[in-house]
Amino acid sequence: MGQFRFLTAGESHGKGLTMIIEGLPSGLPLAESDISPDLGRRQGGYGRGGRMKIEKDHAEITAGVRHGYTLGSPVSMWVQNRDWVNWTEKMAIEPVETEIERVTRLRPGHADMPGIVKYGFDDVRNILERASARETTARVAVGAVAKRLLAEFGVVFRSHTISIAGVHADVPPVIDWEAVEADPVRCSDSASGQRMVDAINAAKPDGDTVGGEIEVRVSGIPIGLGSHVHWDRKLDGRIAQAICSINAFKAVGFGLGFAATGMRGSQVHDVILPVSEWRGQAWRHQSNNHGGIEGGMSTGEEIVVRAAVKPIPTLAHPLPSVDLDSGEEVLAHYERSDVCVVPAGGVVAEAMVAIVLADAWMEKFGGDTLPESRANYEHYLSTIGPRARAD
Ligand code: EPS
Repeated sequence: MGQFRFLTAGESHGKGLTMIIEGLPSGLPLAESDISPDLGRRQGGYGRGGRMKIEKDHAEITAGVRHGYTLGSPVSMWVQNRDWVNWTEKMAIEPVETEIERVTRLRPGHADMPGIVKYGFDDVRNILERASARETTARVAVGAVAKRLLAEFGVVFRSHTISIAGVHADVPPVIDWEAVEADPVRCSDSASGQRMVDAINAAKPDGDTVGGEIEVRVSGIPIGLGSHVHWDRKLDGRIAQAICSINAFKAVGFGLGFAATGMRGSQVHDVILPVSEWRGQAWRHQSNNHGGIEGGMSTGEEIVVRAAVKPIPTLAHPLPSVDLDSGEEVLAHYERSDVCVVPAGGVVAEAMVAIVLADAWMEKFGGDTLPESRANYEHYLSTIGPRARAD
């Protein structure tokens, strides 16, 4: 663990976002154009507010790449906040002369209350700026780099929306991923997608917000990433932590997830197929209720992660709350926000899963150069199969 790691810095209305990634092998082709498509996907989705009309996210690579290839040194990136020009005084790095109006009306469901107590401030802006989901831009940029690494090995990442505001998709057995990307809420079934749009439209005039559920699918991960030997090496545990670290994400499931609780073991567990039915890939299962991870390790089946996104807490019609100064009841603070972030949440979740898998990948296959990682990977694949055939 910690083979592929990253840090981000940046406030929502500050100058921009900074990322540093460590743990990429040398010799990986990497360009800003590998990152742009995912940044664009994250900015989309029906239900976003005015901010996304201002931003046009672009990650500039500032170190760690030369002539198109990684050097094995840390890769750093920078995303400018176009909105910064409107906040130069309110978010100035240096002290300012003018009195800046403080935010004191705590928003239920946000980081405001615990943050302000913990960090000892009298202005909630000092908390909300960093707690803002603006930071997910940085995660998506780092995730795109993780995906670029894993793409060398044929790993493919997808995501789609399962539900918004209680409207559930009727997910087809084979998903048309191009149609998902074109759908306003990234839904695999356009009729349900339209009903999700309607639900967002219904919440907006009420000054309210809506949540939902997304699914990430990853194909091409071999058997054996992660480990059963320690709690903090288990791949599902690591993915769950990464997902729950995303703003507004509240629950995670793998494969059947919560649905397995009402079923019998014989209905849940995926039968392991004999070699005659492997269809070109070793140790296949008849089904994939487990979602590609058993015993904290990847099984070679598609990794399927579902996650729940709560309705975001900044409400145009605010809930009752308390003023930080007086302790008296007031209406919660409101500033421009989104009605629904579920479609973007799928793209962010993809990025976080990619980051965990890149870490687990480098832990298993290592290598200071991409060819070294590839040789280790190919040798490992050559060892997989029934023991009697290995000699
Ligand atoms: C956010 C509030 C909104 C969102 C923002 C997250 O920003 P603003 O207050 O500037 O309108 O648009 O999300 C992003 C900026 C983004 O890039 O996703 C919040 O309070 O968390």
